[in-house]
Amino acid sequence: MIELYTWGTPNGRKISILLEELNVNYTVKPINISGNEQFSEEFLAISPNNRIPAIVDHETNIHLMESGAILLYLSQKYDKFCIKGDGYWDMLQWLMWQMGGLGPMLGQVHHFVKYNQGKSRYSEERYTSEARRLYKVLETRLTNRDFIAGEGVGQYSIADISCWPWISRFEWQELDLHQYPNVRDWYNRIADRPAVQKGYHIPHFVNEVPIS
Ligand SMILES: N[C@@H](CCC(=O)N[C@@H](CS)C(=O)NCC(=O)O)C(=O)O
Repeated sequence: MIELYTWGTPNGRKISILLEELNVNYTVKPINISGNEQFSEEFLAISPNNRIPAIVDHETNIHLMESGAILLYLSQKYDKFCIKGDGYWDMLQWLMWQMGGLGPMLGQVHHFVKYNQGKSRYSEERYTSEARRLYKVLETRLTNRDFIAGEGVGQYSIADISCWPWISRFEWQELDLHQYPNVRDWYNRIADRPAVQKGYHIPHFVNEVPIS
């Protein structure tokens, strides 16, 4: 049995979406990060960086923090949504792109544009222009492709699962997906998946999955 420590945020949703896609049994341990539960002793023993998501796999006794590591672990354990052969490295580079670029930069947009608008014009402009640049990179990547990584039109993988929940906050980022038609098609294609609809609402319902 896998325990998922999570909250309704993009990094948390990556893992609940993958677990739903894998159709494995798991229990959810909500960690209310607005109530500072991420700083409790019990949680720090599993996630020393005091961030969600984290998992404990009681079958293997493996404890993991960092969503990228968790996506790799689960997709390899269950041998699904992890591209094999040369495509593995393609998938990995896009997963790293999300972990090192898309996620952290969009996180800054949420901080300055959604929650602290007007406090720092410089930061709002800096992170919004970086967000636009990253959306453009994804737009170009998705030209004539259905999914981010893999040969031909690509293959649905943890590269998509890691990026999708960040793009689902396009309204917070004040970005119009119609300006990025390939991203929009990809976003809607993934949003239609039943596992994505289910995983989005873990640990509880916050809002409907945004549609563009
Ligand atoms: N690189 C980490 C980032 C995790 C992260 O930033 N989680 C946020 C929620 S999306 C969090 O737990 N924030 C709590 C806090 O800021 O104290 C990952 O991908 O797992």
